[in-house]
Amino acid sequence: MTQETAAATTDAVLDREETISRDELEALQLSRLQHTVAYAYDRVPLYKRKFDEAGVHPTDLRELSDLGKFPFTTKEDLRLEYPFGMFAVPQNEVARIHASSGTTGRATVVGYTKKDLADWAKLVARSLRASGVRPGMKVHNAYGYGLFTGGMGAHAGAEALGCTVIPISGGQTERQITLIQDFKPDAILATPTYLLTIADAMMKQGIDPASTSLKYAVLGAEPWTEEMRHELETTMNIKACDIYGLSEVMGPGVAGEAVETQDGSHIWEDHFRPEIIDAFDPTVVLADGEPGELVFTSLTKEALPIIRYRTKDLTRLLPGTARPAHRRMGRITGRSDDMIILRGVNLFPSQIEEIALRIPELSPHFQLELTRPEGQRMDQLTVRIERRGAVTAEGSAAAAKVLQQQIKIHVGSSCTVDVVEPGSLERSNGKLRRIYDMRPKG
Ligand code: DLL
Repeated sequence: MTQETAAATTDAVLDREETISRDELEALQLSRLQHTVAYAYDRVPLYKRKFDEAGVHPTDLRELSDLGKFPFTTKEDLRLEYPFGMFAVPQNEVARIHASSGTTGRATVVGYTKKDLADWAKLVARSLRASGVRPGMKVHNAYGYGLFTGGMGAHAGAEALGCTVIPISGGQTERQITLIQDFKPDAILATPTYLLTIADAMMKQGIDPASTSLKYAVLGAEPWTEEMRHELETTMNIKACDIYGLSEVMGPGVAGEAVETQDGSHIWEDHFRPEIIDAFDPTVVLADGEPGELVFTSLTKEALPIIRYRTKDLTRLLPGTARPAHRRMGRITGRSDDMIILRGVNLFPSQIEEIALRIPELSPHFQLELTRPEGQRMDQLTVRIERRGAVTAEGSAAAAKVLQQQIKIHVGSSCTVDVVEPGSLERSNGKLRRIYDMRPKG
C-alpha cells in the first residue's frame, strides 16, 4: 500500500445522506416517494392502469406506510411491456439501456437518463468506499461488461470515486491473473464464485493467492455465505465485502457493506425504499427483522421509476450500524424461484455452501443435481462436491458421510453426496449455476 492509499483508508469523506438522522431520511423518503408515485402514474400507462384497478391514487400516499396500498410490480410486467413500455421519458432522454439475459422468456429491459447514470455511479462509489476502496486505488473490475449491469455499473462507480479502473470484464482467467500480477490492483470487483475461480487458477499456476497486491474485494450478483467470505479472505489475504443490486431497480449499488463492521449491506435508503413481504401472502408487510421477500420502490429514478418491485430475494431488514440511518439487509438466503422443494423440505444452495465449507476436507466447488429415478415418485438430490487437494480417498468418503449427516440435521433432507476430484466441476465465469434440474418436465 502506498502512503497515500494508507492515509486515505482512515479518512473517507461520506455523502451527506450517509450521515443524516433516520427522521431526516424518512422525511426525504416521503417527499421523494410522493413525487415518484405521481410521476409513474402520469407517465407510465401500466402504472396508471394498475393504480386505477387497485383503486389507489398518488394523492393517497400521505405517509410512508401508505405505500402498502399500492400494487406490486413484477418481472412479468417488464416482460409484457417489452422493450420500452415502462420507460417514463422519451427515447431521446434515455442515455443507456441494459437488459437481463432472459434465460426464461423475454429479456427485461431497463433504461437510464443521464441523471440516473450519475446517481447510479454515486451509489456504487458510495458502496465501494464503504467496503474499503479509496480514491487513487487501482480497481480490477471482473464483472461482465455488456448488457449485464455489473461491469459498466461497477466501472462508472469506481471512476466516480476517483479510482484507476482496469475494465477486464469476466472470463479469460489466465489473463486476469497476469494483469493482477503486472498491474498490482488494490481492489477486485467480481462475483464471489468468479473470485474463487481466479484464486483456484492461481494455485494451479503455483502462485500463492495470498501474495498478490489485492487488499479488498467487493463481491455480489449472487448469493454467498459467511463461510465463503472466510474462505476467500483467508486464501487471498483480503477483506471481502458484499454489494447488492438488481437491474430492475438500478444495478449494483442498491446496497453496500461497510468494511469496518462486515455485517450486511446497507440499503441506500435515500434512493430506495425497501419493504419485506410474506412471499406466500404478499398482502402482509412484515416488520423489520422478520424474514421474507424484499420489495423496492425507487425514489429518484427518471427513466424507469419502479413501484414496489418484487425481487424474489429472501432476506430481512436489520437496523443500520456503520451508516445508522440506512437499514441493512441480512444475507440473501436465496431467491424464492431458486428454492428446491425436496419431499416437502425447502432447501437453498447457500445452505449447502454453509455446511460444506465447515468440513475441512471439502472445497467450495459443488453442484446440486435433482433427479427423479424412473418409476419413482420421489425426487432425489445429489450433492457433487470436490475434495480439497491433499485429501485421500478415505478422507473423502468420511467427509461425504459427514456432509450427508449435517444436511439431514440442519436442512432435514436426505441426499446422496458424491465427492469428486479437484478441478472436475465447471468453474464460474460470473454468476455460477449451482442447480442442475434433471427431473422430467411436466
Ligand atoms: O446482479 C447486479 C449486480 C452486479 C449486483 C454486480 C452486485 C454486483 P441482476 O443480473 O439483475 O443484477 O441480478 C439481480 O442477483 O435479485 C439477487 O438474486 C442476485 N444478487 C445480486 N447481488 C447479490 C448479493 C445484478 N450481494 C439478482 N447477494 C438479485 C446475493 C445477489 N444475491
